[in-house]
Amino acid sequence: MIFARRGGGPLLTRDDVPTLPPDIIDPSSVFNPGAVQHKGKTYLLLRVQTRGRRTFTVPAKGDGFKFKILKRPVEFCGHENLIDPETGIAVTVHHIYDARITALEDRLAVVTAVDTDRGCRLAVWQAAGKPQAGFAGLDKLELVGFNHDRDTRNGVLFPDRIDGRYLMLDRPNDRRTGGGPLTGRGIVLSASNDLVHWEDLGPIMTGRPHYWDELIGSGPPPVKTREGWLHIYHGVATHFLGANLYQAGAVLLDLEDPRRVLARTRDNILEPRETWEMTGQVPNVIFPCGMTVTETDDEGYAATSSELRLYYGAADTVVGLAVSTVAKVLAACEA
Ligand code: BMA
Repeated sequence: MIFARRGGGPLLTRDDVPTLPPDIIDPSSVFNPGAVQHKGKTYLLLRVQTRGRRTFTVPAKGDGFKFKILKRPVEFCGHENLIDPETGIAVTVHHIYDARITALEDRLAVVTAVDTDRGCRLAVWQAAGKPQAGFAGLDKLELVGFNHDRDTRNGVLFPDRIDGRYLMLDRPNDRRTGGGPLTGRGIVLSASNDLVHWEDLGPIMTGRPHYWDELIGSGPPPVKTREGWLHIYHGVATHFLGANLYQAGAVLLDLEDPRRVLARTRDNILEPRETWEMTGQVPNVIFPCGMTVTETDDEGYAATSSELRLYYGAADTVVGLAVSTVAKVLAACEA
């Protein structure tokens, strides 16, 4: 077993979400958490959905295994007056969701998907709350950049600059399966000097038709190891149409040129098996958005002996936690 579930059930369920009137009262679900380790604590950004299918992002703080959820959803700011550059028309934002958190130099940066009347877009935010509030400033997220350019999802920032530039992976939405939402089967890399303007550097990897990862999308931010960037992604087996199966796998990217795939897991490394992963709002979904590393060396590389804690949404309903080590996941990657 490469990833082992922690605890006898989900890490967090809707019962753990405090009542936050007027918006969050007896919510339907909590899932797809971003995660980051910062000053000895683990922070999550939880996606909480109400019975009205409204989406909120709620921060949580803990030791990696037990979490305290903040009694206030994240305050997003700076996206109120977005104008589509092509048409000059105001963009209506419906949902902000699936936060991926990256510790970037001296700040915490977050990438979210944003459902708008123009389609799905990506936004880069920075933690702007007061750190003394105890949630590392993640209780307030200020817009840094918004890509009007393409319909895309699953955006994630690298924790380091390469050749002075920030790097981001995302997964353009270019197809629809079984009448579902727009999705895609290719992860691409972009570079930026300012997190606002991005240059496309081209495709990284694509889905493998007929196998577990026909459609793919990035999971948590890549982890720097001596072997390469270790990146967890989700793969979707689509041959069951209405019963798509979401699983997790790993890929190893070259440290200097992350466009180069060095190795990839042939099989999935975590798949829906527990009842709470197989049943819920969307059945059979493992959707990782956050991962923390317990040991890094002085140069910021994850030790091979380090534990990896993977935080994932299960069945779009609850949050799961599974652990592994860098060595185990590297060993599962095949050239
Ligand atoms: C993906 C995203 C995720 C969701 C998953 C499973 O396309 O929309 O937010 O968890 O589908 O429904």
